[in-house]
Amino acid sequence: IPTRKWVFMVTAQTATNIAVIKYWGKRDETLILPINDSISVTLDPAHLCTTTTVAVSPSFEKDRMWLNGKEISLSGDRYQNCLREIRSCASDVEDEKKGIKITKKDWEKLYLHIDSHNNFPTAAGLASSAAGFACLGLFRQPSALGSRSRSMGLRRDTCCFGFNTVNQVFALAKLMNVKEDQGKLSAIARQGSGSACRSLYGGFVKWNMGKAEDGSDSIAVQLADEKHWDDLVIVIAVVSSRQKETSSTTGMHESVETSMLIQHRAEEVVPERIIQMEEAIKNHDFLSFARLTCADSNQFHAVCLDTCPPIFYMNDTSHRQAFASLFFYAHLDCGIVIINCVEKWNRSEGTPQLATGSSHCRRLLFFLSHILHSRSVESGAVEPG
Ligand code: 2P0
Repeated sequence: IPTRKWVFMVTAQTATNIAVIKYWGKRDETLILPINDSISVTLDPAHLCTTTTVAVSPSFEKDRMWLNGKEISLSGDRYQNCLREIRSCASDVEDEKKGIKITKKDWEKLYLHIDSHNNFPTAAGLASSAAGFACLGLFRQPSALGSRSRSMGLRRDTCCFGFNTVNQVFALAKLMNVKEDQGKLSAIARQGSGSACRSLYGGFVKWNMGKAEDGSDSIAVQLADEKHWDDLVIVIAVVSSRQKETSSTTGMHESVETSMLIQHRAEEVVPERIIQMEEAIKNHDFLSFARLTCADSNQFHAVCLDTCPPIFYMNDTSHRQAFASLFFYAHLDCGIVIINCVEKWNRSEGTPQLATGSSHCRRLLFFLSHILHSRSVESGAVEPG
């Protein structure tokens, strides 16, 4: 390493994902190995993403990280595991113009600075850790991300890791010239936050729970890219941007410890649903896709209620809006809708504007508060239109 001072940096962007068959419960909390497979849709990074810049320099005196501008501790096991694994995969990096050469051995001695920003509320149920951890290490193919999404009124003033893992893994892998395949990188991102491993791919992604004790086969695979079903539109309305009161990590730990329903779900329900969901995605079968998504979300919340003490990720607003969604869904064949304005649409004469108003929006899928599992009520936060 040349003695003069230099900083070498890389910026990467990763989109969040929304699960349609949900991950809830770990069989190994250190390696983050789930008790069931899950499937998600990766969103368009233009709307919901984490951007991470990672930098290395001989002048840095320790590893440091900032999230949304605020410095956070890197002492946790999850970060340490991710950093150790990424460092072990590092290769030589050379920039002839700047006269910088970093060898594989140098990476063990050099410190990193990591700066992550989310463009959406963190820890409010939008898988904020997933995008972040993915970005620690990968090259993103710009074309490989995202069903179209429309985000409304998002804020980025709260803080958590989850989604950020994938983004940080992605960026670090690029910085360190990591040559491992996407599967290995998804396994590294998984150790930052489980759902993060699904954000390494665009489109529809399955996280195989795997069987190996060391977690080597617990990786994400792409089922279909974002072009496969490009008239699927996901609308996310944030009814509250407050941080949820029970983190996913704590919540799923308590569910595994106390819920009797969770085991039935993992062993008897999800395996069949995964097969059906893969079929629905393959065949563009929206009705099956929506029915399975709704059923799985409801069962996830049932497991939360079956946990002791119970976890309430839904609130009165969610329930009221969920009723509206069923009405809307049953009568208009238009998706899963829980949003105040739906009640207005349902009451209005004729067909809701969004259902038919735009030919490229044949299918509308609304993932709202019950999927965001946000706990506080801020009714009216999202206006119709
Ligand atoms: C999912 N969730 O499949 C489910 C649905 C929340 C409900 O994955 O402990 O932040 O870091 O592995 O990944 C949120 O859990 O939890 C999550 P950890 P993570 O998207």
